[in-house]
Amino acid sequence: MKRNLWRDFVNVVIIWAILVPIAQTFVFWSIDHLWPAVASLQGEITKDALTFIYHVTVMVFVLVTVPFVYAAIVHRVPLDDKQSAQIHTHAFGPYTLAWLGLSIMINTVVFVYPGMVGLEQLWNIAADAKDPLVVDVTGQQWQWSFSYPKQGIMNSPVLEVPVDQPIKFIVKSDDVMHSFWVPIWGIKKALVPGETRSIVITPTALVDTSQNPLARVQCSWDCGLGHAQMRAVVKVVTDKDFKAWVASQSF
Ligand SMILES: [Cu+2]
Repeated sequence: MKRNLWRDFVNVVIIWAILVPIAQTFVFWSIDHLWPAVASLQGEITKDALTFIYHVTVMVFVLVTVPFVYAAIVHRVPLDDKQSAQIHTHAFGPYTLAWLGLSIMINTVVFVYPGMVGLEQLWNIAADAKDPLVVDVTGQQWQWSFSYPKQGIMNSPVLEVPVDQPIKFIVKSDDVMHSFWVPIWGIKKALVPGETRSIVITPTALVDTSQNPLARVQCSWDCGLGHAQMRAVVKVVTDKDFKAWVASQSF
C-alpha cells in the first residue's frame, strides 16, 4: 500500500502547532504556581535559563509524542490483517531533515542563550562586586562551618548574611566532595578536596530557615551516610542586624 507521507507530515506539523500553545500555557502556569521562590540575583539568572530550556523542552516533547500517537491511530493495522509484518528501511526525508535542522538549531541557540549569555551575566556580577563580604565555607562529613575572616568570626555553625550585598563564599572541603547549596538562592558550588573555589551570591530577600526550609545550606553532592543531614541554618538579615550579630559574636 502506497501511503501519502507528505499528507501525514503536514498533519503532524498542524497538530504540533495546535498543541504547542496549549502546552506552553501549562508551562507558564507551572512556573508561576509550582516553582519554588528565588531569593538571589544569581538565582534569577539560573531561573531564566531553566525557564527558557523548559519552554524549548516542552516543544520538543510534543514534537516527539505527536508522530507516535498519530501513527498509532492513523496507520493502525486492521484487526483482520493477515499480512506478515513488514520492515520499513526507508526514512521519510523531509521529516529526517526537519529533525536534524531543528536539533542543530536548538543546540546552537541554547549554547549561546542561556549558556554563554547567562555565564557572562554571572561573571559580570562577580567581577563588579567591589570589596564583597567574604565568608569561608568549610564542608566535612557531615557538617558545615562558616568563618568571617574580616569580622574575626571563626567556625560559626550558622550562616548569617546581610541582604542586597554581594557575598563571596570561599568554599573548601576537609575530606570528600560536597556541594554548597542554599536552594532558595538557586545556585550552588561544588567543594573539591584540595581546591579552593569561590562563588559570589547576592541575597535579595530577608529569609531564614525557621520560616522557609528552602533557605538552608544543604549539601548537594552525595558524600556518604550523613549526606541528607548535612545542613546548616541560614539567616538573611538587614545590614543593621548583621552588624549587631557580628558585634555579639566577637568577644
Ligand atoms: Cu553531601
